[in-house]
Amino acid sequence: MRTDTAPRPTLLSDYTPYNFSLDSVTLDFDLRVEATQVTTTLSVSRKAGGPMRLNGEGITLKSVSIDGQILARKDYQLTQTELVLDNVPDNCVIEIITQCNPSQNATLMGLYVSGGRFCTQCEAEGFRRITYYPDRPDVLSVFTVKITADKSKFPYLLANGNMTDNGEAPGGRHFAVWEDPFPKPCYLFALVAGDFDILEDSFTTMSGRDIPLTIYVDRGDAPRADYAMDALKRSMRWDETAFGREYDLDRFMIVAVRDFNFGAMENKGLNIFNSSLLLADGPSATDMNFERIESVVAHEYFHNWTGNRITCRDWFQLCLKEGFTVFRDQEFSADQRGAAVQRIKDVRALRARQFAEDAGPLAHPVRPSQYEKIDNFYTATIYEKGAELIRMLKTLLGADDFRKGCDYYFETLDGTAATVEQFIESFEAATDRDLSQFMLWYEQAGTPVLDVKRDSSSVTFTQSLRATPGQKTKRPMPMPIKWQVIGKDGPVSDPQMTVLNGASITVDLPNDRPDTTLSVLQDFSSPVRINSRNETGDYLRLMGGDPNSFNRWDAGQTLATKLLSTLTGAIESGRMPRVDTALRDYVSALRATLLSPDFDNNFKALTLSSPSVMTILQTRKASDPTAAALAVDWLHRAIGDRLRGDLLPLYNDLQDSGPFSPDAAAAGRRALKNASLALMGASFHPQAAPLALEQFNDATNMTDELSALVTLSQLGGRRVDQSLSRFYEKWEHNPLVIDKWFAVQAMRKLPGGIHDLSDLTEHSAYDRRNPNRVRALVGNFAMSNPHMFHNIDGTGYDFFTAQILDMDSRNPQVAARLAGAYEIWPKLDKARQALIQDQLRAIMAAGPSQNLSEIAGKILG
Ligand code: 0A1
Ligand code: ZN
Repeated sequence: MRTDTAPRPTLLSDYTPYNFSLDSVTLDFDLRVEATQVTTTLSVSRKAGGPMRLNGEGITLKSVSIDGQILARKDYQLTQTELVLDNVPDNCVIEIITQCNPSQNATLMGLYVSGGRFCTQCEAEGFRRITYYPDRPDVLSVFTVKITADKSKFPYLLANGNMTDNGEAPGGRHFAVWEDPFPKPCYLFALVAGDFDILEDSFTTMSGRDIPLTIYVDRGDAPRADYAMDALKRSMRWDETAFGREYDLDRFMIVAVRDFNFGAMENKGLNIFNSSLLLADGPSATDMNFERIESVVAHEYFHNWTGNRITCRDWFQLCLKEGFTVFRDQEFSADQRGAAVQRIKDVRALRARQFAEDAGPLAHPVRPSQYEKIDNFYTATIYEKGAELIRMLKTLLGADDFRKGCDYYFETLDGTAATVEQFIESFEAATDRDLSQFMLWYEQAGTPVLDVKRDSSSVTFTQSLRATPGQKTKRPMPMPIKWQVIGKDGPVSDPQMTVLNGASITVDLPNDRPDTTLSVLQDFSSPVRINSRNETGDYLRLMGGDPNSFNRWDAGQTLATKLLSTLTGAIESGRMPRVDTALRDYVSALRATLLSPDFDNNFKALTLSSPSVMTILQTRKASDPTAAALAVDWLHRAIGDRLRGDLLPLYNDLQDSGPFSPDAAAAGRRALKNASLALMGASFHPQAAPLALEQFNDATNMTDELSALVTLSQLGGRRVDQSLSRFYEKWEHNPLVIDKWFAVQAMRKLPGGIHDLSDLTEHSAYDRRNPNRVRALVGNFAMSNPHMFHNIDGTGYDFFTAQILDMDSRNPQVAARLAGAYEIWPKLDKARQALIQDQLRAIMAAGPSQNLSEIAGKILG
């Protein structure tokens, strides 16, 4: 049982500026694996009265001095989390010496050792594990960093900014000095020391400056960083053309590490990446990996302006940097890979993760007003819904005014720690509009429902928003609605834009023709759920003839969701599913899409992919999740049966013999080919097993190899074990592929049930300390194996809880994130609700970390 007391929540309304400014900061690291000494020198000047409070956690204070005078113990207060200095002169130099043990730091926050190298992670509150410091984003300073370490073990010594000095030190050691001229908060500090392979390139900025670019990876991995380097250069150019933003330092570096709590981190000039989001080549990475790498490299790079040059006043403003930066990376990906397909993928992810969050016990506004542990707030709401708000702003203002507002924001707030209000005010000032009502989108949690009701000559849009935890009443928010009238031969009006500001609005239809269908919320113009009175025939019409690709895809998803909901209900009550006509019509529309020369392969593959179990559960009350999973299996089988004559020719047509390319066209071909194979597998097509086996054996790229393995694993039988063993032997030395090996097994119905899963945690390649590996096995099990996770005997939940608690003893952040999988419980049937509530109570009784306690406690309610 832990002894730390429950933290008092931090409140937005309690914000007060820091009472000192830090004119400069010098950090001197004497790096040693078990006892690193950090000497911190702060030049400070007082801005307001009171003591100087410095945060610190898990470090040992060696000494504090002010203007060269060592303080006696009575001159300061020291607690588990703070160093408080009472009599600090108005202008002085404070020197603090601390010690930490990076080799024992399993939290992966602060300074830790990964793969024999030193690295840091400071966002959000990791810097306090390195030294005593005002660890808050609104305290900006210029940093000079000296690193000294053993020369043979740690040949590269890196920190933010530009290297200004280096040389030999006694005892086989060496040193480097780095200066970052841009004032920054400490969460953007980074240090890396170790031995690496490097990939070098350069970029000429729009003003003609040559910037050396370096990516640091494990020995032998440099060729696998080629794609990330290419993505980096494209991102740098894109930010210049799309937002007028130029890179500022003299060099840019990226480092790959294998032990990392999240995806990647935008430290100034020295981004640190989870190696899974940096390393890729055709044989070992899937198209999805390439796509993610491109978008995360862009995301971290774009933070240089949206996050670093303009940072956040406090952590409540997290969406200011994250929502904006996600929006920017989505726009970049849309330009690189096609806007329609990108929009579909982004909305699909938003609905799966963020809508679920907004509908459950963890619902919170894009800008929350309180938190216990800020690490728990790196959520889909802050990132993905935050991006949707920026997109709406652009829709409301138009592209030109949106750009004016962005320029104004960058010009007026550069070098500051800003708020969401200041961001919105920039658009008001630049475009002379009143956007005060728009702030409600930041303040109100929950997904609004947009009700659409039409008669022959008009349409009425009405918005509503249900209460969420802590927010009983809600007010209408400005909602851009893009819509169009579609007749049986195609559109009969241009796209229209209606902005719904109040609760309801009625608009005349441009043509009051009888047999027409409304295509509403084209491009998903607001992040809402639609309650429409459209019928199956309307959706079939939209699937066939909506000129808006997003809505054409969405019509298919709506039909599939309705089918799946009916099927789930039937399976729950032991009835025979009766969906013959609807299924027939839906599959005919799918076939028309598949055979049409007008759509690209990526779009076709997305149209073939049916909604997830999570989506079905969202649309129903108190459902049996295994019934929903069976419904998905049933539908796949039915689609495969009905498309039997089409799938094999499609599969054969899409074979590709040329050299591997990760570009969108080649990836689309593979996506559609493998979707065909999966449907053949789901419907036990006689060719499915031999084709999958052949593809698995002959594959020259990971997308094909893994897709074949997944299809084989679903088909079952002896060949699965053989293929899994072969895969393991082939890739034993590539940890990123072995993560996939664990993931495939975590997501399959294992023949030995939960025992097989427990055995996997005892496998020699399983590493409980490595978040990637734990997420591969335990995370995928909870999120993507509904049959086993939700087994009514409760063994799936028992296993999961044990893994969460085990992780919590080392790494509370990752444990708390895993526990988020239990947020679905209110949507489940009574028996599962009770089982999960018991699990949550058991977690709370086990003396969890503050991170885990906040999440488990909130989910329990
Ligand atoms: N700012 C990063 C996300 C991030 C947050 C916390 C971390 O600590 C464990 C790591 C990364 C981003 O948005 O990419
Ligand atoms: Zn980010």
